[in-house]
Amino acid sequence: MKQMSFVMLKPDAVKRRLSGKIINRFEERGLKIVAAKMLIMEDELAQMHYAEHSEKPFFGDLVDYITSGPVLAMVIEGEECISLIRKMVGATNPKESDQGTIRGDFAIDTGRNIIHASDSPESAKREVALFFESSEICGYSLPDEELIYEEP
Ligand code: IDP
Ligand code: MG
Repeated sequence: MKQMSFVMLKPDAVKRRLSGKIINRFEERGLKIVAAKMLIMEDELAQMHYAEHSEKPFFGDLVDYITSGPVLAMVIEGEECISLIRKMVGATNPKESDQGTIRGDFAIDTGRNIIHASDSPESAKREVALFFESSEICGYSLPDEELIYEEP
């Protein structure tokens, strides 16, 4: 089933000039970027995005981290892509992320784990709507879709 996931390169990823490398992984996998924008998140947006963690002891540090510089927010489309992208991203604590995952290859600390990706269809829907108007999501087809999918 085709899905859309919300993926965000965090300020450390952008400032470490890793954006291209990370985007490349999604493109090489065969996924499709259907929306993208760079922004510096306001506190309010950060608190809404991470509302589920508002009672956690790390919440203040998390909001400071995510608002500390530009993020690259994206919507990525593909078959079953929500769980697929979570696998590509790796475990929340990069010390436990498998090698070959984005966090496992580029990060060390949980509080500097460089990327966010939606964890369920419900989160994806909420997060995409928080960052993008529906008019900002680009519907288009790619010429190689039959090479990526058995049934495009
Ligand atoms: P996820 O990003 O893998 O979905 P969540 O548990 O949803 O992980 O946590 C959201 C973000 O909060 C993490 O990506 C990380 O940046 C931060 N975070 C989670 N747990 C901790 C912690 O114990 N210390 C510091 N930051 C944390
Ligand atoms: Mg999460």
